[in-house]
Amino acid sequence: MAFTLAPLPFAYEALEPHIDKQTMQIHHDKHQQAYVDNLNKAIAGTDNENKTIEELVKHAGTISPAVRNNGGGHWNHNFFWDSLAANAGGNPSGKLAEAIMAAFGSFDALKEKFNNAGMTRFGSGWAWLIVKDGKLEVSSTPNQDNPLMDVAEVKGTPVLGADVWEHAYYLKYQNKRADYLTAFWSVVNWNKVAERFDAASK
Ligand code: MN3
Repeated sequence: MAFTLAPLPFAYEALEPHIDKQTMQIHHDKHQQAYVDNLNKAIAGTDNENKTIEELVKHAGTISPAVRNNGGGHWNHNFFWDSLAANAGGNPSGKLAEAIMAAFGSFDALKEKFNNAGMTRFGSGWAWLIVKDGKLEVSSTPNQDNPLMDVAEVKGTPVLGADVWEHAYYLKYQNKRADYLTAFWSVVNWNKVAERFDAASK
């Protein structure tokens, strides 16, 4: 079964002014589409054709670089779109907020740590909030790797992720990755993050 690109879960302009319409169009329709197309080419005629995207990602260390990079790209972007929403942002609440307090001391401290993970990721990659051994942690990965991968330096279950590839922000923010990461918090879908946190904490 070939993988397919699902539509964005919101309109291209839904995240304005924080993330602009053109960036979203190119990011979803061109970049993620290319990951899907190249993933399908890389698995065609192999045993990997019958695997789910999660199965491929978890065994990143034993699949080809093309499947790892494009499979990771496909999974990461699906996760990213679901992490975002219009009229979102604000503060997390409930059990998730309590876990953030327990792990980082404050929501601001989490943001600082997460943004620092994104800022210090040289070149292209991702910043993550993960559940590891029942606790929240911040990590980052290079390229299209993610914390589910067997090759990840810090493994865990992602509950939030930020794409820090230049293609995620360059049209609006140019070289100012820090400004993009500040804006990112205004579009975080905390309902989705809380749902993932609950599932990962069981
Ligand atoms: Mn991207």
